[in-house]
Amino acid sequence: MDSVQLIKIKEEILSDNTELGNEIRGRMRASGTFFINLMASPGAGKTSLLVQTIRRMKVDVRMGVIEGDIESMVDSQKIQDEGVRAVQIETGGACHLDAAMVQPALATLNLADYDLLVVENIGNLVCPAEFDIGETKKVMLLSIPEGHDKILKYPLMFTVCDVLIINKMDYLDSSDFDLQQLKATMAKLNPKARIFEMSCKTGQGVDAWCAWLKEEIAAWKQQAG
Ligand SMILES: Nc1nc2c(ncn2[C@@H]2O[C@H](COP(=O)(O)OP(=O)(O)OP(=O)(O)O)[C@@H](O)[C@H]2O)c(=O)[nH]1
Ligand SMILES: [Mg+2]
Repeated sequence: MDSVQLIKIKEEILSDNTELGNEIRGRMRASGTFFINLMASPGAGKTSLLVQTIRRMKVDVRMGVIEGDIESMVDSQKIQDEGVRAVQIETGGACHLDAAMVQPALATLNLADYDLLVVENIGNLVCPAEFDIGETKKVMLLSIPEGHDKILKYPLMFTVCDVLIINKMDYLDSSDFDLQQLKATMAKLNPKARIFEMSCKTGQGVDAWCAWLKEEIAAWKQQAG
């Protein structure tokens, strides 16, 4: 009995969340703001990717960041140090962000002032994949030290993402990470996902990612009219 009730509650939460997510997506479309949900394990390089992206794009693109963490302002401080507005969400324990948590952070921003807003989700390869926050694109990072088998163990994140960034490529030669195997599994699981090989340390792949992102933002704005 109990477990049946639990599943029902979860379904209701997810459907409420999807409704709110759609509302947020509508607001982003109206303001022409490209909205990214950035997800990965703890330490995979989400903040490093943001810093590299900001350094290359902030002259041309009006950017803002919403940082999700269980605790601390560490990452939002790093973003502010790059001269970009950051809003911190502290979940106090929750291991993912949902649309209701993102909404108050959005309320502190005038969306029309931003071409690109990125939510750095809580470091977690599982729960964030389940929640629509109204994003235009879901971007996930997998870093080389985590291993190529993560796609087999946590398939949902790899299935729902629009972009897979393989980060810390500078570790590839000294690891047993099988890049071809990961790509072959990805081709079966989610063939439409765009894949970037990257190192936020050496800069490999960052320009290609920024070029793609700029094109996507321009297309989104055109669609928004
Ligand atoms: N060698 C190497 N180190 C990297 C790379 N990208 C990030 N790092 C390092 O990995 C560590 C974690 O990076 P962060 O960007 O803080 O990772 P994160 O995903 O934001 O972590 P949380 O917010 O704690 O979940 C830092 O010491 C970074 O300098 C990379 O491409 N290569
Ligand atoms: Mg971070």
